[in-house]
Amino acid sequence: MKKIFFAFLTVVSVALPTFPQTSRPNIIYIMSDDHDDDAISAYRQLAGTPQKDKIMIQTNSIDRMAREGMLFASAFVSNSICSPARATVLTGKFSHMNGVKDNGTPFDTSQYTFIKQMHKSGYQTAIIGKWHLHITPSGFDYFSILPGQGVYYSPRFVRAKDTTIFREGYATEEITRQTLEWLDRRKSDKPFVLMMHHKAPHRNWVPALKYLEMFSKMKFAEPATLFADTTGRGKAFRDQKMSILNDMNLCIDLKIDPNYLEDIPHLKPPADQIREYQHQMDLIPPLVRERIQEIYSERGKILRNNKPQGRELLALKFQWYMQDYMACVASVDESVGNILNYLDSHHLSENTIVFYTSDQGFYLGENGWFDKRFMYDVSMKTPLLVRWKGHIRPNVVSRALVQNIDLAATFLDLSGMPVPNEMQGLSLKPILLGESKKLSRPSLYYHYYEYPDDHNVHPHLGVRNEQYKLIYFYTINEWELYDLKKDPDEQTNLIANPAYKRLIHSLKEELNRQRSHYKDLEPAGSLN
Ligand code: SGN
Ligand code: CA
Repeated sequence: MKKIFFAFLTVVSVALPTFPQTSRPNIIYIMSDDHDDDAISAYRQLAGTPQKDKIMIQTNSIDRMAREGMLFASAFVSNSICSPARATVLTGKFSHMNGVKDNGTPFDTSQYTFIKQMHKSGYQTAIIGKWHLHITPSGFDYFSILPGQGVYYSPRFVRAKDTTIFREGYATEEITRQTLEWLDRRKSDKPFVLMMHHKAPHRNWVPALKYLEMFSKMKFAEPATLFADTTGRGKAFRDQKMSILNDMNLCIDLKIDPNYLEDIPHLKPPADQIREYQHQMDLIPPLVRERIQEIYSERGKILRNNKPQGRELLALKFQWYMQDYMACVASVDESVGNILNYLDSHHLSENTIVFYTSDQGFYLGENGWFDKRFMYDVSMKTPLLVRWKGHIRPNVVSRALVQNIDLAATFLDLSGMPVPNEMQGLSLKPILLGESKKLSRPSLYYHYYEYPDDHNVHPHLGVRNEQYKLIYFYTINEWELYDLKKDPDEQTNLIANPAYKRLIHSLKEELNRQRSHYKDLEPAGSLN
């Protein structure tokens, strides 16, 4: 399919200028940051979800995308971390091909991206929100980006001509406002592709007051593995620093005033954390800050009075984590609603394809963890929903194995452009339009690199098909195998089980095949 398109490349690019511009669909790509699918009610309620009856948050607007379009129940990333995910979306390539393997490497903007291609073919292009690629964006007519990770309150935005701090503003709302403004002022005779990238719900969580008021009263269902310990687990599992109990910071992440912790020796924060807490609080407008601190002081009182430890402390930290995280998600859901409403009321919904996704999944207490990085399903999975009224059938759940390497090819294909051979993903257009149920790809490849910061997760690679997942932590020479049907929580490593010997052999062959297909040479040689 790709080859045929490529053969027509010259013909198509010559033909493009005469193509009626407005008949090409617009694309709005909404990507939030660290939004796990368990924090979307449409996902939590899917058939086969273990805690189906225990919704964490009602996300009416994101659910509306599922009702009015397609929800991908098996969407994954190729390297579960922020900057690499963003580079993959732009290039349609794995990290080893686009150069961004970790959060610290600047993106090489001289390389091919789908956005440059669309810009060249006459699309108006814009990005608003988190960019996190450590270089000025290229291929966009307009950009307004948060520097680095950005902040929730009083966010600063960098544009081509100026840098502005929106004092008293809230990042999620500000990004939405700027997006709607751009939609209003765009040229109506040209199609557009607009990337709206939320900072939320990235750590450390600072919710909008109205949602904190609401969510701080809620109690959330604990995941089955919240209290799982590391007994019998491999080195990678034991070495991570993603534990809510031990690694999540009480005063920075959970906003407990350090004064409440002062006389509790095992919780007493060091000076740099106290400074960081103060800095975060200073960014919040005074009246809002007062109320926020009042809400958080309840947490401090519980700690001071009960001096909890171990299991009891973990249970409390989990609830506070969920309250803050879900309150940040609520603002994102509101934002999605505003965008969908705008499109509907401006008669744009039938020629605008809306994508909603995240840069990857996120641990919401499973294994007692937060953060991502691992090839385990919680973090390798990502939400993906697509609405295109009149073209994508409403209310359809796709269980095809799809991956973020596929998005760039999908955008080009949907806008009638050839997909260059160098892209490593496959177009999802046939699935979106109901022409096929699956892609011609039996398994997904994955490779994670960043170590030891931020969370001490050892580098690894692996393959995942519909039933099994094989992972290799190559710097410590440890393999893991999971049966995802029997053990969806990936608690039992089957690698040493003799009954799986043949399966392991064939999965290793598949892994080596994938590595040579995708030209991944690190670590060198065949793995077995
Ligand atoms: C920050 C967070 C980490 C997170 C990284 C990467 N720490 O450093 O928990 O893993 O960002 O996130 S924090 O104390 O600053 O919140 S990513 O989204 O950029 O990949
Ligand atoms: Ca992220």
